[in-house]
Amino acid sequence: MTGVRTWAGRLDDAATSQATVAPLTTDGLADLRTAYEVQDALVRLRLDRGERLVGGKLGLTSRAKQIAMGVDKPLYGLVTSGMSRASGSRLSLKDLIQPRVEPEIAFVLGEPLEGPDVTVSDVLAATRYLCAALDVIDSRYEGFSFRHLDAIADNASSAAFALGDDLVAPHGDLALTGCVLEVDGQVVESAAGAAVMGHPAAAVAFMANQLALAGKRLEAGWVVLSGGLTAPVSLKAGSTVTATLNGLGSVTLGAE
Ligand code: OOG
Repeated sequence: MTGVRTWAGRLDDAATSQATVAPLTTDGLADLRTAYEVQDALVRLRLDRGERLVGGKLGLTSRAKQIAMGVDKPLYGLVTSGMSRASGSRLSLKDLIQPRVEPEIAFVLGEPLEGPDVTVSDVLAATRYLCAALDVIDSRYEGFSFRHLDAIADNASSAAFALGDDLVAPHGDLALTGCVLEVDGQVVESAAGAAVMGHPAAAVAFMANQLALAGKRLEAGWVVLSGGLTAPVSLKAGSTVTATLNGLGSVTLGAE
């Protein structure tokens, strides 16, 4: 059977050479634990190249995302320093395969969160700031066609992310936070915070509780992207994407 390191190397090569690979579930990947081991090995390759672990991200946490991808279970991934972009910057599409972008609510933690019994109120109490985020995903599988385990191994399709410039202490009911996604000034998607697991902090709690199964936790200072609120939109050369979240400000990325 193909090993964890081989699979991680294959996904890393796919990302660096912008060439897709066959889903690992067609090559024997069959269980959750191994899928997260592949993800860890894949992230380790980035850390070995000098990147830092800066946080986590959730995937497939909204019905809109689950329907768009044909996968009905959430997952988590890890985000590294090399994925971070300033709001207002332009991404070069030549470094990416088939990028899509989605609006999210990001949590910046002031305290660690350790499962297994983390709740929404624990997450809010540990959160220093919230901000608007754009998550750029770029599956290493042809046409974003994958199963749950494949997407876990591929680190939740992570490619890049940008946080808005406004850092806001938790306030009000995040489930009711409105979100508007615009491409070149046209509204293309909209949602409320409740789209993500009823409350975006529930997604952060889910990640903390899943990490506990592997003896890990969310660390103070980490940013956690709580998952796409809407269906993703393709990132096209020359376009500018802006997410605006009620009370959290906005975040913009361009593509060239
Ligand atoms: C995997 C998960 C991406 C999200 O918020 O759903 C993600 C995918 O859809 O490619 O970060």
